[in-house]
Amino acid sequence: MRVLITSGRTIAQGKKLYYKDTPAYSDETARCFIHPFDLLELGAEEGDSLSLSTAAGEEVFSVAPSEDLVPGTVFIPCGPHANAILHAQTHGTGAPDYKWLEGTVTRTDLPPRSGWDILAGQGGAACPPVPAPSGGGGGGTVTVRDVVCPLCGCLCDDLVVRVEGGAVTSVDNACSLGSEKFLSRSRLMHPVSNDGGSWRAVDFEEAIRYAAEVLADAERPLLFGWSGTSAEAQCTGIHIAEAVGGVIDNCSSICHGPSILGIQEAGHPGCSLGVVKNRADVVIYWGSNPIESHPRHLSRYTTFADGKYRENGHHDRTLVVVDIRKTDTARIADEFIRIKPGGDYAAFSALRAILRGHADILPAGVAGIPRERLIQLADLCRNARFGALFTGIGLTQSPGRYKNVRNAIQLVDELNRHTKFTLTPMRGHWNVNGTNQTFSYLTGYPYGVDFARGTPYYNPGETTAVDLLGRGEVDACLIIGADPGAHLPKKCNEHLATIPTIVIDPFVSLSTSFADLHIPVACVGIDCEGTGYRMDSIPIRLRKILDLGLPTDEEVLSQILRLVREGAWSRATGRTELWSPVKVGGIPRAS
Ligand SMILES: Nc1nc2c(c(=O)[nH]1)N[C@H]1C(S)=C(S)[C@@H](COP(=O)(O)OP(=O)(O)OC[C@H]3O[C@@H](n4cnc5c(=O)[nH]c(N)nc54)[C@H](O)[C@@H]3O)O[C@H]1N2
Ligand SMILES: Nc1nc2c(c(=O)[nH]1)N[C@H]1C(S)=C(S)[C@@H](COP(=O)(O)OP(=O)(O)OC[C@H]3O[C@@H](n4cnc5c(=O)[nH]c(N)nc54)[C@H](O)[C@@H]3O)O[C@H]1N2
Ligand code: SF4
Ligand SMILES: [Mo]
Repeated sequence: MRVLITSGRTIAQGKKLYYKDTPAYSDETARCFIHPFDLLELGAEEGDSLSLSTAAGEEVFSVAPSEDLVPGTVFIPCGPHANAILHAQTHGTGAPDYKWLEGTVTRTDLPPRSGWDILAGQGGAACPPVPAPSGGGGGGTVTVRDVVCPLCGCLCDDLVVRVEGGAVTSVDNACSLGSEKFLSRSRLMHPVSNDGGSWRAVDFEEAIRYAAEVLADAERPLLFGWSGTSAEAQCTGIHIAEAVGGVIDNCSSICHGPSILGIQEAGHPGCSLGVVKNRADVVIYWGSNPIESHPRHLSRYTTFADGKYRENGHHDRTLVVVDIRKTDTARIADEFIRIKPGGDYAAFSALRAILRGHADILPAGVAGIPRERLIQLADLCRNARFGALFTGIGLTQSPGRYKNVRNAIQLVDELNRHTKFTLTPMRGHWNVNGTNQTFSYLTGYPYGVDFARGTPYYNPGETTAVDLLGRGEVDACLIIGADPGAHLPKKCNEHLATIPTIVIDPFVSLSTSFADLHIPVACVGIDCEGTGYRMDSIPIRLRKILDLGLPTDEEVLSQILRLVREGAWSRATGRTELWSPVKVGGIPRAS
């Protein structure tokens, strides 16, 4: 049966993001949500396996019946299974077709594979041993208040965390995604290098030298990630990229990068979340499912929050959701509008036409939405005292990409002739907004910055991670604060497997599978401090709540920068003895 395959977030997948070494993560990313009518046609039921096949590959999933979808469309959580069947085309935007993939589905008797097995098929190694939690660390019992959550762009700053014996034992006020990050024990405590398929412990100094050497030696190194680390570390990363003449890119290229392109074309009618909380009486989530992706967004900043001029919380506000599925957010909305996949551009244009007094020229329905419904929505927005439109990656990863966002901004512009209306992209990681801040103020560009010419050059679709890896163009990669192993299309990972790859991450990730070297670090917001930018660009300082004795991202990167600069200087002056080309004790160099 032919289907449209779309992927995204679920709570269960998000809760396991920091447990990627365990089978529980793979169990969640192997689900295929599919309408019962389609199951009837396939002769399959819950617990059975389905094979999804596309031009890029074939993978087995387990059936998760769901009436939230329309028949003919399936939904899979983002992860290694979804990306095993995804091609690496970005249509010149940097962002792959995560929300729009055509394929076929058939019933199969094979069980789904684990994420690690999938990556082994792409050239990756097995998971390194994760040390058992030491448990008995010192420090007694402490309760820390006003802790900031380092998970999503909400950057909630009201957590209460209990630390006992050197480990977090409970987290109050956080949602389940945030709590699980604090409670995870899937951490490495010393660097490991992949020695012909088996893992070998390396000391930090040796590891850092190797990393510097790989980056300095490469012709076209890529430094990718940065959303999961502090603004301070990002700045040092940019200096390294400049020193080695590499490309530095962050997660926005695959995520809200198209929102930034739209903003570059049409401006950003934004505001802080505090303003939304105090004033908004109409809140719209469009292509965004915060109940599963930003679980406290509604209770802290929008629908359920009491504000200065909205004292009765949700009684004073109207919540609208526009999505292709009846999501958990849609279920609690006052208005759920189901749109056809890829229909957003047309719907925004229709709303703009209505606001300009041209409702009569519209056909009976646009993108699956009846004309009357669109007229009602336009009226609701026009009559709002203060409207807030939150846009998700349902807009940036579906056909239309940045043009969808540009059209949404132009709609908001139009509404601002009648009332006050704002637009805020629902930024994903806790510091992905920070990447755009630091990249922009140091290089002039928000992501995808290429230093090969000595000065910064930016061209999404050319200088962005999926395009560079998909074309096999880079010859070394530093991954920090992102997990391409889990989240980039198969072709990108196949290339990572063939080049020297260094991962800097507190946790075991699926990218560890492709690492020649994994350097574990302190986790920002848990065992070290750092600055993050909330989705509305408000900088917030994250706190250190315990000490595991690990170096921070900032420290590791500063040392890499120092070595790279020393090497460049000694080469320039011919004084090679300063840059002794250390061949780190037997760490294999991929060819
Ligand atoms: N649980 C969990 N939470 C997370 C993450 C995680 O991995 N797990 N990751 C974080 C990150 S990196 C990000 S960017 C955010 C993303 O947060 P969201 O933007 O909420 O992300 P998704 O769930 O991928 O996609 C949002 C919605 O787009 C809809 N959609 C698909 N195609 C279309 C379309 O053509 N039009 C419209 N209008 N909608 C469409 C999907 O049905 C989905 O409900 O979440 C962050 N939070
Ligand atoms: N099929 C499909 N694939 C997708 C998507 C989709 O919708 N569908 N969505 C895409 C999107 S929007 C995004 S943003 C990406 C997800 O983007 P990724 O960046 O791959 O997401 P995570 O797996 O959360 O990776 C964050 C990494 O940062 C690490 N980390 C956490 N704290 C720290 C720290 O303090 N220091 C350092 N150095 N590292 C830290 C974590 O351990 C983790 O390995 O996935 C993309 N892939
Ligand atoms: S909503 Fe986001 S920032 Fe707030 S507790 Fe949950 S994961 Fe953390
Ligand atoms: Mo994202």
